[in-house]
Amino acid sequence: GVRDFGSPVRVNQLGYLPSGPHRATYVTDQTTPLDWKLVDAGNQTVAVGKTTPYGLDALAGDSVQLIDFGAYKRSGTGFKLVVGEHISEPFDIATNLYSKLRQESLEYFYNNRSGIPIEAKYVGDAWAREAGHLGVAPNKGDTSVPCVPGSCDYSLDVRGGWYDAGDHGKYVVNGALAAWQLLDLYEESERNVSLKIPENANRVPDVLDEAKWQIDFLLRMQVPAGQPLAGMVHHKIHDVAWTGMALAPAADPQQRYLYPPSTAATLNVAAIGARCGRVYARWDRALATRCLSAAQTAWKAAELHPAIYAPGGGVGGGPYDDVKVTDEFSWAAAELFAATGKASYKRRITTGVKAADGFSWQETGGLADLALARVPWRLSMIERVKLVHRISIVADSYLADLRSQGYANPYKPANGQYVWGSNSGTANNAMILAIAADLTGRASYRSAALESLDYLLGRNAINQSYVTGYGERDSHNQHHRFWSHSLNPAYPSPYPGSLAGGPNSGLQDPVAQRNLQGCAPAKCYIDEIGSYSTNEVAVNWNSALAWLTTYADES
Ligand code: 9MR
Repeated sequence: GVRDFGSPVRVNQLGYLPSGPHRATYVTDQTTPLDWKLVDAGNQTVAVGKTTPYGLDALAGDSVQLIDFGAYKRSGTGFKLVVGEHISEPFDIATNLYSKLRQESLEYFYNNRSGIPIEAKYVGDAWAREAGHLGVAPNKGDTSVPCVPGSCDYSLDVRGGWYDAGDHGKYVVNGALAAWQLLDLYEESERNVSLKIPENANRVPDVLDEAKWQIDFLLRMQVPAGQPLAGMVHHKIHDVAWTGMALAPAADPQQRYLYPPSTAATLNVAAIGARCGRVYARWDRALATRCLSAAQTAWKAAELHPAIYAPGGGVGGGPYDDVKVTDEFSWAAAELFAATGKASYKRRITTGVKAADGFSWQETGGLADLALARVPWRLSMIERVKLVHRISIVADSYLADLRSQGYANPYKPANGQYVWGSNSGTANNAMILAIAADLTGRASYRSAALESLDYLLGRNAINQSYVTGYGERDSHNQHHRFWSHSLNPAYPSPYPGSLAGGPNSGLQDPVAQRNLQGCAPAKCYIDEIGSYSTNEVAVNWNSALAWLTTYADES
């Protein structure tokens, strides 16, 4: 049947900052300007204007017009935009609009920690659970995990870290990217936010405490000295078969294995280790030293074994396969150069940020420039100018992409197909826009970075807020073993601030295939727990949301 997306007036359902941008989209076949009005919670009209005809948003398959209520700058709650008889979802206008989301998007990580109980005093009764994977029956991991039979003859203690996503696996490549994004948001931010986590009372900023939980795990994945492939890093650890749904981590009875090392995982540890060495230097000397040393060991090992690729396919866990690691070499080199200033690393930086690539767990070339952007003092004047130029070119391209879509979005795949995790494409491209705004002071980049949040929070083709607990029509059935309330009422829904992967043209799961045939790319999404290819959560997606909402909260 025809899917019902509710009101054709599409807004950021959380709201807008008083300073703007204040934009919305109206779905209509009419092509002449129409009257809109902004009403407050008491239904009083506080602003009026005319829509701007736009035309077809091709990736959404909708004819739309645009609304800009930027002239209205007062704060308040319960506003609605009205066009004719159509009324938007309600929203706020507030300076502290993103404070809570910033915090909760970071608390996602504590909720997904492995190897520690998730305590009610931090998360509340609904989300509390026992520690998973400490070798306590029925668990068989992660304190002594053997390699896949035949691939090595040792076991490693790889406890801790964060579960990857809805499953119980822990994967190095995207796991390192997520930790990296938290360290980068720490460097971006001017104000630390307090999180409800066990380390809350220590002197270290909470976001660094949270990232350390993951970094400790990542370092444990390194092959010990004296073993074949010493210094390389195991690609992943997960169950021998996918665990069933509605299963708390502590109840997972399956055998878990370490999967063979890969060059990509090794270079990810080199990159995050180097960033950790630099960032924690003033907070936790011991960790910083351990990180930098692991990073340098990893780099040397990757040089010795530059082409060990993770195999595709497999069962029980995601492949995170990648057969091009020149970009991982370049990113690791940039982070090692940023940490040490050594010319030998600098010479190995071979990539810069590119609009077509953006960045992701698989494509890390652009991260080299984002690493350099944090250490301008290591660059000559001319190198700095060139760096800002490269980032600006990409930002210009994302700005054009955003402006050329009726539902403003800096993600606009050239082949017209939305990928698995498309919402992280939106958030990561917005992060590049925000960094470009920092470097150039250009207001249009800042505005575009913020407008990207409008897309994620409801101003889109399906009137969907992709963030649990934020917006009238929010995603709350994401694919997750423990946050599986829709399958078992004893289990909770996702913790607030959890970002769904988002529309995926590939329809790569049975629920998507049953429900979304023929969907326009931006509509290939369903808030059902079984749709893992459109509606899963993942650490490297929530890290992108946390970065962007931190930026917005300080804007
Ligand atoms: O984010 C990953 C995406 O880029 C891939 O296309 C997809 C299929 O390989 O896998 C995604 O990662 C999933 C991983 O394989 C297993 N855990 C859940 C991850 C998020 O859906």
